[in-house]
Amino acid sequence: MNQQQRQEIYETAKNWIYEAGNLIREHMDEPLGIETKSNPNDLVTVLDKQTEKFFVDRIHQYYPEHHIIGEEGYGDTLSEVDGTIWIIDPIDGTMNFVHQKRTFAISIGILHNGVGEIGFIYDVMGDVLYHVKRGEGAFKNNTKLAPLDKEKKLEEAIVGMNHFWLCENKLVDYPVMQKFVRKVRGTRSHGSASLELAYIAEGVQDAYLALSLSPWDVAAGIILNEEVGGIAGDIDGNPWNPLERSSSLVANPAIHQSIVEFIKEGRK
Ligand code: 2AM
Ligand code: CA
Ligand code: CA
Ligand code: CA
Repeated sequence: MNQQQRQEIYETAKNWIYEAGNLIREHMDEPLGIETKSNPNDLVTVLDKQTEKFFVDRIHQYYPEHHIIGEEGYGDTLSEVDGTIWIIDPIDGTMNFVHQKRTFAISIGILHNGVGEIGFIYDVMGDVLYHVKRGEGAFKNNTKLAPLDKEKKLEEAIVGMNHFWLCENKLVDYPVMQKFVRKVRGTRSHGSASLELAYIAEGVQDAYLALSLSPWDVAAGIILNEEVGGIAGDIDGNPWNPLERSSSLVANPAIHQSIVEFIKEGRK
């Protein structure tokens, strides 16, 4: 993908995101048709589905040769990363969307031959767009994001993570994670993985840990973080695989390795 192609796709996708954001805001006070997915707290609404369909229809029309991975199933099932792939989470933070009516995002990452080229995380109610073109800077609306602070210490870090880390879980002994939360300055749980990653790129949070996420939860956020020097992958420090669900660790580069080592101590 050359710079001109990247620019054209970026402008088109950005217009579609603002359009989809308008549609969500316009229809969010109508009945949401809430259903559950993998468990009673894993929610989906008609607007999740309609928003994904909106992007898939547009991509099929304008870029028929591109591939799509989307949460709600309107995309393709891919076994390789060749070509251009749109990785779409139409509403990231559906529980927030349903219960709180804020702190949810449209998240779209675009890869070409496995390389993250373009990313968008749109905080729909805050009307804040985080966006990135590889090598050309990461932005929050019109403000360019600075490279991440290389002096950051774990003791001064704000870490995004949810309560499941402190309950019995399959990945890490929770007493080790209790030690971890006492070591860091503070924890936050925003309920939208893409926004958690946007906050790291913005420098207002320093890491995010998740037990299990899908490619659409993190694609855009990883591309955004790579641009400002953040490190992304799984909790063992392995690189991100855009075709697999896995644990997730994205962090400021100064503290990434110490978090991997901390987790290793309790890793099952
Ligand atoms: P979602 O709202 O798009 O489903 C919630 O803490 C974060 O985890 C959200 O970004 C949510 O994305 C994501 N997530 C991933 N898998 C999930 C699941 N099975 N149930 C609920 N949230 C999930
Ligand atoms: Ca979901
Ligand atoms: Ca998601
Ligand atoms: Ca979603």
